[in-house]
Amino acid sequence: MVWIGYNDILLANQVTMKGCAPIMSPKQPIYEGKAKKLFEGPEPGTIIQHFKDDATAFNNQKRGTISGKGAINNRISEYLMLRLGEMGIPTHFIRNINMREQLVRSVEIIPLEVIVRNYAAGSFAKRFGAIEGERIGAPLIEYCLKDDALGDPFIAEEHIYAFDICEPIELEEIRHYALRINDYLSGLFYSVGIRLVDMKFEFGRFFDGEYVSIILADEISPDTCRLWDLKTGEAMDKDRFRKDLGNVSEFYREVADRFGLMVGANVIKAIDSPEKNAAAKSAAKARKTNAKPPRKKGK
Ligand code: ADP
Ligand code: AIR
Ligand code: ASP
Repeated sequence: MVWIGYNDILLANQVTMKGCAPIMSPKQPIYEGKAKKLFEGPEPGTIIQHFKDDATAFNNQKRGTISGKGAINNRISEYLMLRLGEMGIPTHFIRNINMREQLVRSVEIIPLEVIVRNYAAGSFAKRFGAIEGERIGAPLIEYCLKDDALGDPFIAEEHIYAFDICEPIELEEIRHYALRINDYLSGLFYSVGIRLVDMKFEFGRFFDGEYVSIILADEISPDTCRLWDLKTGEAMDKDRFRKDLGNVSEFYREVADRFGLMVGANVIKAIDSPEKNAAAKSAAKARKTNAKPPRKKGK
């Protein structure tokens, strides 16, 4: 008998034959991106999203690893997608598989990064000379063409139709969902002491027999949102990596902790490899002596 790890059991597609023990077949890879891998799901029309610890910024020019990020983002995205589902927003999330993976509906991604901004920051502040943190009158939607080779350029509504990226009726639906999601998530983050500054969404076409609908896809996590601590104004998101602010995984973990998602250091250690554990231990030791931990709410 060949023993396979607990994780492998969860990751493998299970095939059950009459009278036999389940046979594990390796997952079929579909795609590897900058932050996630996609595998064929166990049922038609499903995909396994595997969240990696890899991080990139500035259109892949800066690369690194954020220890435990994959597990944290998997958990946060699951939590937020479930809450949004309860609010009547259709999402790709089906169910959790394991610490780093979730089963989602396979969609035809609409190649747009749909950005919603509540406060000036990042490329918006740079482009318009706005002061970081300045409130924007009403939530502002911007679109970028999802194209790494072109550096995800900003794109106007007219271009979207001219390039046949989607139909006006689809974009109307995307705008409607994006604003509702922003409204709901702003309140949800506020309730745990976090300001939702801006965020990026991806939507896709979900085909169900002869019906096609727009649903929220990809992920919602500190990789895809700007999240500032309400009390201290500290960034709790990928800007910590982009700007070398330090304590990146600690702040990601803090976001999960504020929602009570129990992504504690021990759980993450359990899924990491021994080599990673050793590296994480010495990094944690160094951090203990060199850096201040993220400030907790009310402290
Ligand atoms: P990137 O492709 O930009 O490097 P990731 O590393 O996050 O990004 O890879 C995830 C990929 O999966 C993205 O290209 C995203 O558009 C795609 N994707 C997300 N959700 C779904 C889904 N439900 N069905 C099909 N593709 C998806
Ligand atoms: N974003 C854009 N492309 C990838 C991501 N993750 C997100 C950023 C930020 C928002 O979109 O994380 O939350 C706006 O980014 P920017 O750089 O245009 O200011
Ligand atoms: N998602 C882009 C990248 O990974 C841009 C960013 O997040 O800064 O390079």
